Amino acid sequence: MGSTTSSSLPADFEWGFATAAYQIEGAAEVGGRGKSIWDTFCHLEPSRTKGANGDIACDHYHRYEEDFGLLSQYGAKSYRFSLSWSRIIPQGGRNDAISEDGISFYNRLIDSLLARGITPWVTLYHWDLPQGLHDRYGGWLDVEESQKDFERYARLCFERFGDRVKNWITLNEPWIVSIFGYATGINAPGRSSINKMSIEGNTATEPWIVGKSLILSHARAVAAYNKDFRSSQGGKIGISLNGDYYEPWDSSDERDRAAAERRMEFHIGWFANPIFLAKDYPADMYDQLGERLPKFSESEFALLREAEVDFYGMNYYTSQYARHRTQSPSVHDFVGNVDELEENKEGLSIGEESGVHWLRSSPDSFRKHLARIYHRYRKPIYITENGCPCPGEDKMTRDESVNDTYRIRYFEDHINAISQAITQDSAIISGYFAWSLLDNLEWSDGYGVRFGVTYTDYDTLERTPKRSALALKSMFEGRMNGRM
Ligand code: PNW
Repeated sequence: MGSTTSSSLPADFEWGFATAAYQIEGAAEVGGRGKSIWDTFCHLEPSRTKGANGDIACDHYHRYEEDFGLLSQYGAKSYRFSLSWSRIIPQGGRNDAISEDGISFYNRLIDSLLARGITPWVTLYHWDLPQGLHDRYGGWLDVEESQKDFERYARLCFERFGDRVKNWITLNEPWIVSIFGYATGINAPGRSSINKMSIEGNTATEPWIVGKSLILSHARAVAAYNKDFRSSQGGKIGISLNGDYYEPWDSSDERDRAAAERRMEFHIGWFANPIFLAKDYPADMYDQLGERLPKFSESEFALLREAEVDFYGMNYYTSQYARHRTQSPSVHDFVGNVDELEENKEGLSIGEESGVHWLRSSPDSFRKHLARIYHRYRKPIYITENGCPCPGEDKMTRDESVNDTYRIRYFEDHINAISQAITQDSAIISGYFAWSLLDNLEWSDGYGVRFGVTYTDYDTLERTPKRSALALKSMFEGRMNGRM
């Protein structure tokens, strides 16, 4: 990768850093904030998050000015963050009270960013469902109730913040919400019938119901924006989907090529077909899941058609190889009956190992992924997350961690892949957010796995920029220098 002639980016390319509320804010009980399912999950005994919780996290709630000072220092044009639903509506529901304290906290964040010339990108939902809704009707397990409550929450955010916020992301990674929350149970609310730590759940059915709730909740929020806010506020709205790229384990075997495609349909097509194409779930999913996949009614398809988005938010970290299986899938399978491997038939690794077991650096596959997604779903792509922990970073001292050459190379290689997808594959890619502005609560991995471009000392909460923070600025400025 990396020939200089092909590494330019459009002059108006947006770039910056991303975070999520529960991972950084802390101040869990300040201003009447209600609990979310992550507050509950992080306080279960025995711990399912390596003893970690977000009670304090990075204490961003009290230190946001300092953190935005870092954004300014790093040269960021944009910043992606999420709103804590239960800080704004503590019990979460459409007839529940609004917290003006919560609203004014986010007003302060938005105003501070704008005063610094940084464009806010706001995610409405990054996994922290109000516990009140989970208790009231099972949260995302209730398709009818959850979409009505999400629409009301979204409308409130458009009303209160939409005069200044022009870039909205409805949901972050509905695949992770459904599968990690309701199939494997490793994320909140931790439901599963295959995880020994879970006391409730049904892996065979619940993730598919939750997926439908998320799709329709997203659609209701977008339809509301299109109908009642777009013309007066003039913003953009989309969703952030995760999903790895899959290469066939044996590229000469037609069944492995089909397995790789099928795996991506289970990861991305599940959400992208209804959301970007107003189409039914992929046929591969119906073939395997049958009646367990909850259908869309005619009126739901009509809603999907009204919910046209402006962009595809892509969270991309890694790629894998897919190998077909010859036995039939169990009812607990959610990957499309494939083996997922880090090496292909020839023993070639998909990429260099990072500091977390599930992530290897695969920029060439990223380029294929960008081209595939753009040409299938036909919306401008914003990379809403991309990043990594360096090998061994969980055990490093601060002085070792800030010298993050692996991360710099990872960013460089992935940004080159973006410019190649633009210049050589005709993909429209309009922005990039590095994950993450600072080391933070890495969900069930706790505080050990560090994705930040800023080192967080969790004893003192002191922040120290890593070398990658400033390296990104020169990567973007060099590439946007009118060379395209
Ligand atoms: C994303 N995987 O989650 C989330 O949006 C972030 O909040 C998170 O901190 C970041 O990626 C880094 O993990 C993912 O196992 C978690 O493939 C796990 C996976 C993918 C994305």
